[in-house]
Amino acid sequence: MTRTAFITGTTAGIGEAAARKFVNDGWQVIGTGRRADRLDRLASELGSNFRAVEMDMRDTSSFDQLAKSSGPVDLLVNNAGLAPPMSGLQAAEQDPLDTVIETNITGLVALTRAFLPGLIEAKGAIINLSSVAATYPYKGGAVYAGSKAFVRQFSLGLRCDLAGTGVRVTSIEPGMVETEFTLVRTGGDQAASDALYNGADPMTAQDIADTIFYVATLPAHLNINALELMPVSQSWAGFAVERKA
Ligand code: 8X3
Repeated sequence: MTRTAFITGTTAGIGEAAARKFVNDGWQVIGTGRRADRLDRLASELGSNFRAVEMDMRDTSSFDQLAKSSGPVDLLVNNAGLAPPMSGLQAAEQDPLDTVIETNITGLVALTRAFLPGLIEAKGAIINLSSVAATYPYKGGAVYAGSKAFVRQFSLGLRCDLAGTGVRVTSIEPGMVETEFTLVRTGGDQAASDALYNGADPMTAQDIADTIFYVATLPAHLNINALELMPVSQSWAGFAVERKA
């Protein structure tokens, strides 16, 4: 029986690679994004097993209707998300922070709530894209890290809510993946993005899409709660200590 995945943020990076992976493995995919031209391009590449939905994760009032019109869904992949510019909170503008909180947290919760009745009926699965930043803070990333810590803890809490329903929930927590993530975070600074990934042999969107697919196709009795991934080149630095002069 053909299964259906609803994947947010399929216009680039991990979401796009995941849409391709699931369609190529015989799933139907409903993929969302804000950029119609990119959705159209993906739809022409993937054919009739891909249905594009142009939407913004902040438009939560449309989600109940969207869940109804999507038909039966076996898997929800909450991938859409972004980071504000790297900056201490003391120097940050509020608007970009609101966009991140509304997209990474409010939108994700609202979409999940809207799809839950169908996912419970299907005994389906929810895969949420968190980040290593959920666990390991770094300078300039407080709101992003906080949003991803929310995603991780929300995923674990949801498992409690869904006990007995058969619905699986996983928080996937990648480190450095070369996508448009850094381009967005830096406001389109290609040189900064290239400098970050250059020589680091980062993970690829395909690596994470393959991981999502692996988690989604595990036996129904098995739940991976959280899965943290990094490229081998990435690890941790020590604590920062400010000393008196
Ligand atoms: C982003 C992870 O390591 O690139 O989610 O900051 S990292």
